[in-house]
Amino acid sequence: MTISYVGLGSNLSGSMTDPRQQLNKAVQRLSEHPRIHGIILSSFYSTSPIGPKDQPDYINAVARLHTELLPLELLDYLQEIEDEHDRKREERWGARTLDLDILTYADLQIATERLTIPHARMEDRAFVLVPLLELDADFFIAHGKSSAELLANCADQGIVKL
Ligand code: A4P
Ligand code: MG
Repeated sequence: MTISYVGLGSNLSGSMTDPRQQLNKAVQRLSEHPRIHGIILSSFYSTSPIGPKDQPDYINAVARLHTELLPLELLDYLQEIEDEHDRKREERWGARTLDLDILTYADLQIATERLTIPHARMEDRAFVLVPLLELDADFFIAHGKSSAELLANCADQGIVKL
């Protein structure tokens, strides 16, 4: 059984739900999978958009879970959930109804066409770091990094705990 951290984000309403409900629904769908267990969810955060600024603020959170799924199987399931939320893949870093990213998968490091783990930009983003450190304040110690330093580097990114 592997521990994986998954980043959740939304800044558009879907056909029936607002961003907050979309994250809740996504967590419910994660918990329904027979090979995903013990999900712990961070608080929700309101965050200013990184990338194009002409889009609404995001709701972001991070989930910690145990899984027997292989990384690509987990990605397939995350993308299946995104598709259920009318996710359109248009502009890079553009507005979206639901974004589910694998942040880490045990200590695995991979860089393939479909999947890069750890997530390539996770350490530069307050919307990942803050909820992740809420779940595990010691997360970066094993990686020889200072969470205070990482947070200081993205201190200009707007983030408010809801
Ligand atoms: N992919 C590669 N590695 C991974 C991984 N670890 N987890 C591939 C998930 N997917 C991974 O993703 C494009 C492709 O990345 C996938 O098909 C998968 O094979 P996507 O979700 O379709 O596109 P994207 O999310 O626009 O691209 P990207 O580069 O993942 O964007 P980011 O870095 O996730 O940024 N601002 C705020 N405040 N909050 C946000 O949540 N999110 C983004 C998206 C931009 N600005 C934001 C937020
Ligand atoms: Mg993504």
